[in-house]
Amino acid sequence: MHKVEEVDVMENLIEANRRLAEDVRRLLEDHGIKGIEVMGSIGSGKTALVEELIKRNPDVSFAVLAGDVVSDYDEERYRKLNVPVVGLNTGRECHLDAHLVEHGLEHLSEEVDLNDVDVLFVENVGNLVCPTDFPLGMHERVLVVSATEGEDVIPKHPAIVKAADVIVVNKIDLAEACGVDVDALVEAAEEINPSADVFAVSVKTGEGLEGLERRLLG
Ligand SMILES: Nc1nc2c(ncn2[C@@H]2O[C@H](COP(=O)(O)OP(=O)(O)OP(=O)(O)O)[C@@H](O)[C@H]2O)c(=O)[nH]1
Ligand SMILES: [Mg+2]
Repeated sequence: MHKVEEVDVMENLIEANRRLAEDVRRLLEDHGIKGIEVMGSIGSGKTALVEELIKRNPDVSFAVLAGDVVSDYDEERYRKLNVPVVGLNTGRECHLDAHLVEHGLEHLSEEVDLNDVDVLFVENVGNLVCPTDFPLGMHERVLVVSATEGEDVIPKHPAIVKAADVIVVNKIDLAEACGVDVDALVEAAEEINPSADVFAVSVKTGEGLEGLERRLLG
């Protein structure tokens, strides 16, 4: 009985989030904004990737919602790029939800006219499990894993791999030092989610970024 109640609560939360995510999507579309969520484990290179995409595309008008548990380190990093940014702290929660994003957009609209924003990046909290069931209404869900996380990181987290539209295997410059076969990571991602587009990149060296950039911003 106890277990059934827990399941009901979880389903209600997921359903409530789904409806709010639809509202967020409508809001983005009303303002002509393309929304891109960036998920992935702690330190996989989510912020570094978004920073690099912003720097490489000075003609695109970006805005960022920077999710984090308690800190504002990432928010400050984005602010240095002179893009409108709002930090979203989840407290103890291991993922963002559409309700937080809705509030984030409200705050963002105090900093910038949303009609002037082309692309909104939402960096989720570093985690390979919790964000899966809580889509945020974005047009693309991008998963960033790094070669330093080991060759099993993709098969160990099939749910989030299946939830992604784009999968980025980052830090390929470090793969050899870690004894990790990048092709094996890419193949595992393609096998688990055949409809996703998979890119092997190094944000540090720039290798592979062109194709990813075309896919996301092209
Ligand atoms: N060698 C190498 N280092 C990288 C690469 N991409 C990111 N890094 C480094 O990895 C570290 C973590 O990068 P972040 O971008 O902060 O990672 P994150 O996923 O945003 O981390 P959280 O927000 O804490 O979850 C930083 O020291 C980056 O400089 C890469 O392609 N190669
Ligand atoms: Mg980050």
